[in-house]
Amino acid sequence: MNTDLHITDARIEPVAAKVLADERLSADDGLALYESNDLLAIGWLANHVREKRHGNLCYYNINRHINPTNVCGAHCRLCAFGRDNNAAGAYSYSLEEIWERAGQGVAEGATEFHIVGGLHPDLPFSFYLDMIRGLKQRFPQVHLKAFTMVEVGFYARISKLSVRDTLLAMKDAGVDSLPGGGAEIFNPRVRKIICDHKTSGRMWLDIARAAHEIGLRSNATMLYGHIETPEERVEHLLLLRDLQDRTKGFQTFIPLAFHPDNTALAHLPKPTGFDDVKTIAVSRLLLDNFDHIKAYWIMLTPKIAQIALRFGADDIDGTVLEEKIYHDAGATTPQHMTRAELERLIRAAGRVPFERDTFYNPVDRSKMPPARTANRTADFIPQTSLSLNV
Ligand code: V47
Repeated sequence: MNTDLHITDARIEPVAAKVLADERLSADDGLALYESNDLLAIGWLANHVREKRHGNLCYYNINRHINPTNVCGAHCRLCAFGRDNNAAGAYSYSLEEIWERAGQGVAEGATEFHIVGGLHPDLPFSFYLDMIRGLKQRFPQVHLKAFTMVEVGFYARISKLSVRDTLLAMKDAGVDSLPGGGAEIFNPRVRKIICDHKTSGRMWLDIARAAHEIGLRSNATMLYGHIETPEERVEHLLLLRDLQDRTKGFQTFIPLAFHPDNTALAHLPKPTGFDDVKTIAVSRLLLDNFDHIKAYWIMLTPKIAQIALRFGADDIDGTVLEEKIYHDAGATTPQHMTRAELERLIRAAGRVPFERDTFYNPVDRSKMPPARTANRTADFIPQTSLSLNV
């Protein structure tokens, strides 16, 4: 056993042996990790895997969130963002307003728009395609990471297209990849309570597979810290790992800490910092076929996200600009961070900031022409060519 590693929980010993031998962990191993309080040993192991893959680098990007509408018919108990049409606080931006917001992001140097919104009962699929076409036409250099699997399933339903044809129409309009939201916890017991009317877990996975099959990469998330059991977390992670074995289409995994304020689950306590950090580490250890684990500072807080960079995370998301979903649910973090602030956090954790585009290519601003051609890949490019010796 490595002498730097001190294990105080005997259940972690066999798991550690597997990690150090590069062996795949089982569901029981995942459970042992979740049920252990030996956070330093678990973190050491996750950091070991993280440094083997990415050295000292910490990835971030300059991105702009755009939430076209908060009107949503799903009424998920976990959510504080969705509103009924005409309810107080409900909004739907016009296409011009969306393009104007996007323009603000470009002025800030955004290389990515992260676009997700409510399941609006009246807006047609063509609205979203027009939005994407308009964005691509105006800002061809910006990557469009748009629409969760849940939105794709909804658009397929309202447009009476198959999921595959819906995805093909999105891709044709200019969508470059998909964000990872809406996965929550795949288990039907949990979904029935926290997001009853949403796309099922099975459907979420099927839509992700269909996206990957037509060359659209995506991220994946897990919403934790509400009513789920450790077994249900492990099941969720292993379902993602199975799909990734088949498609290799997931880029990044993002554990999302539940924020209960202003939701129908407001009586639940928030996840603790211990759970946040452990969840990052366990994700890194179980998801051996995911390149990246993201510590999303907006929901973890910048302080916990920074610590997560030593517990398995290699990515801290981006500058974000105008986050709404967590802030409606009581997040007290800022809605935006400057590049300088992000880089300071990363450096203070002893990591080397690496500005990336959505596909984890380096962004070289000194060489970047004012309007780059869009980076649209149909095939997945292995992300292993970066120099890790920093
Ligand atoms: O889909 C909703 C979750 C997601 C709450 O792909 C909540 O790079 C906590 O998916 N408390 C949206 N979570 C955010 C998301 C995301 C974030 C950053 C990066 C990426 C990426 C994706 O937030 C939703 C849902 O799973 N969510 N309400 C809440 N009250």
